[in-house]
Amino acid sequence: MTAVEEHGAPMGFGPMHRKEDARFIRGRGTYIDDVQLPGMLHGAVLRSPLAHARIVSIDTRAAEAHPKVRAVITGQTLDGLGLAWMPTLSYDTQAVLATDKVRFQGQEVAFVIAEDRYAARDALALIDVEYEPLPAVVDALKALDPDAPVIRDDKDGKSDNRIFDWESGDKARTDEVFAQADVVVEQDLLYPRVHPAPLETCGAVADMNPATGKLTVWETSQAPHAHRTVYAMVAGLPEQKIRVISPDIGGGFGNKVPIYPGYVCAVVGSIVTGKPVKWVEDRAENLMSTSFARDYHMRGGIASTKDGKILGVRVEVIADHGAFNGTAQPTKFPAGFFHVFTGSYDLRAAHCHVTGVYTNKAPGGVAYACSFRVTEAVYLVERMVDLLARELDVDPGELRMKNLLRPEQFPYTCATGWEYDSGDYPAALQLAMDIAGYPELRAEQQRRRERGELMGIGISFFTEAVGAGPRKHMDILGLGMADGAEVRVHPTGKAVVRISVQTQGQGHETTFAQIVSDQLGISPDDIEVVHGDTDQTPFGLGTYGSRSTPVSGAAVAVAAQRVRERAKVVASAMLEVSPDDLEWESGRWFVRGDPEAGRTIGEIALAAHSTLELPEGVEGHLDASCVYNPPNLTFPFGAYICVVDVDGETGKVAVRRLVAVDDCGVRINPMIVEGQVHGGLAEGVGMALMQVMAFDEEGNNLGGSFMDYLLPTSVECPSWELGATVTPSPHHPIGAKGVGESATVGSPAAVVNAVLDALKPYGVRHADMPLTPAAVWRAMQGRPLRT
Ligand code: MCN
Ligand code: CUN
Repeated sequence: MTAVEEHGAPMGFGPMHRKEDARFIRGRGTYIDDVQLPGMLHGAVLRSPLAHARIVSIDTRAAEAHPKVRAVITGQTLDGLGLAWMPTLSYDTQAVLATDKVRFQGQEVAFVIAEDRYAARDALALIDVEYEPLPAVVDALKALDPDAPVIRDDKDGKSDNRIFDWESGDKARTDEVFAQADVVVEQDLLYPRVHPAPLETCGAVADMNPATGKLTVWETSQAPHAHRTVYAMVAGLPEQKIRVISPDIGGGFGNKVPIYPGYVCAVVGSIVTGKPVKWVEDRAENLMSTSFARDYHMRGGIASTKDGKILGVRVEVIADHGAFNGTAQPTKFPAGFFHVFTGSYDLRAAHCHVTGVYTNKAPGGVAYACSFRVTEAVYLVERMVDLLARELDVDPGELRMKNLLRPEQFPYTCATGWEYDSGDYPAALQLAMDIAGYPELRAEQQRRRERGELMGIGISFFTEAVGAGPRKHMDILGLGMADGAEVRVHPTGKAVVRISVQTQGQGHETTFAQIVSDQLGISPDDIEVVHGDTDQTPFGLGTYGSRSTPVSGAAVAVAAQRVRERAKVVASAMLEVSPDDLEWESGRWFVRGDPEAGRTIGEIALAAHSTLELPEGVEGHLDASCVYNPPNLTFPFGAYICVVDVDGETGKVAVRRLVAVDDCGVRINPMIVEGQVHGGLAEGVGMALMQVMAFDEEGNNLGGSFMDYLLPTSVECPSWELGATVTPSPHHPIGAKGVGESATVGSPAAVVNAVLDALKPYGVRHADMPLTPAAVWRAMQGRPLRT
């Protein structure tokens, strides 16, 4: 029997089945496509077949003549409204519908609104677009060649494909450390373009009420409040007349952070037709046009003493951002949080330089549980540490243990300026090694190698920076990254908590109720979590970068603490004692020294709404709110160990084991945390072994279906082996750190390190993801087996 079956819903923290699953497993969720409004019309997007071409003409007459078509919108229509271009979350502009050129295959060119979805799709074929093809920039490493075609000639004075140059760390000092080091290892590494591929694709239903002027938009959004503000700023609509509703979301993984042209077209379509308009993209559209992840071309370097003290890390990056810089990350960090690539080690110096470039591919870059590009950072440093171990001929576990930060070094300021809040890294690595049986695995590997079998063991140790973020350092489009929360206890002692963040499967309806439960002693079953509706929740920037627990979770904890303090004043009036004489135990204030004399939160709630006379200045009722501005990010960490077997004949990799020890501080719901880790490990196996969004030389997308872009299933995944350590965050009100992206961040390096460890007898130093059978087989060719 599990703890949950034994105890039911816990008070406060503990394993508890997700409250939202009651509707999900019965098929009673409400996703965008479930939203049906009277008189609703349906939209479909015409997309560019070419990666780069000038638009000569668009003829929509035949489509408009279709008996079921109500309107056809082109870039020209939008231009008249000043809406042909929209701002991205990174201060760039993105075409809503193309006017001058198309810049990636799948780009939005026209929008048809018809009486049903089928007619809208049929009418797309009736639109005649004449294109003048242009050469496409597909290889990011060639985007800055002097003869490369300029993709963004829409931008005044733009004469190349450079988006930004950004650096972090001390270059001079790093060069000095490298010059004096005994050992320097360098390696080119590609973190390929991948896609988050949520099961529910993106979509919107827009309803502009011509009578009230109120616009309601149901959309797949991880950040409803931020979207509403952007709509208000861009379209000039009054913000109080816009309501954004994110209903149930079938997976986000960062894919649902940006505002997509389809959403804007649905809004314009509703304004133009006076009817609600629904637009839901299909799988190919999702894979080809929405936010991708990674696409980082890195040249890494690591320096150490001859006995393996790591001194410095440096990296040069070409970052492929696609045709529009549509990444979403705090303004001051054009490369996201990539510069935590200093990892979990005590370095003397570190430096990175990132050049962002435009290419003729879909925009994006920050998605797929990326922790604002900590995924790329962890992959880089953990591959480099393994390459160093290979160079020094030492065990990669031993090398890490020797260089990990020690507990007494926290809070620790890393070489690029981050202040890590807390951690016990050696304990986490030791636990992972114990669970894996590390020495026995190495002995087994030795025996197998002697028999010519290819077994590999890979380690990865990661530190993440999550919970963006402190207002003084972080904003998106000028909006500070604080989050609001409101807790209200009803007269009968049941409660409602309103939050600004938006679950896409993470279980917020359960865990946020548990946070309130922990503070007030009300059962989580009696606490309703309201989210995903801008008319019903306080402002905040939404869910991504695993920020919900670190920021919004803290806001909820503080608001609930304020409710508890208010309850104390009410209890003191009820008991006719001074508040100073009261003590709290779960769910109850009582008189110190007289435990019998007390009032439960339920009794206090009723009294707070009654005619009870309250002290001067206390208004009655029982509620409180908080806007939480985090003092720092939280720094979860973990140690992962992967065991693989590689088939020497075919190159096929089988993941035999994956041990994951995560430390996300205090765990609100260990069962949900484990679920988050399970999902992330599967994603890591997917990226390491099978996923890539590939393009041919003309910029044709080769990953437009699940036949081409592969998702890992239980067949490719082992039974995960999890462990936990708990190092509370010292600055978070309940000591919690984020965890939603940890396993996706940490696991790819473990899998890749394991495969390359298996290929060691062939002398293979490195091979880029995805390590498909073909890639592994190619890496082994022409290399004699050395046992
Ligand atoms: N949690 C906990 N104890 C902690 C930390 C977290 O119990 N110490 C719980 C939280 O209360 C929450 C869940 O774990 O229910 C994840 O919390 P958190 O780490 O705060 O992450 P977010 O809720 O902000 O979720 C975002 C994160 C991101 S950025 C991606 S990408 C991702 C991920 O979550 N997308 C997901 N996990 C996902 N899981 C599902 N099912 N679907 C997605 O789209
Ligand atoms: Cu980077 S994917 Mo999550 O932050 O939504």
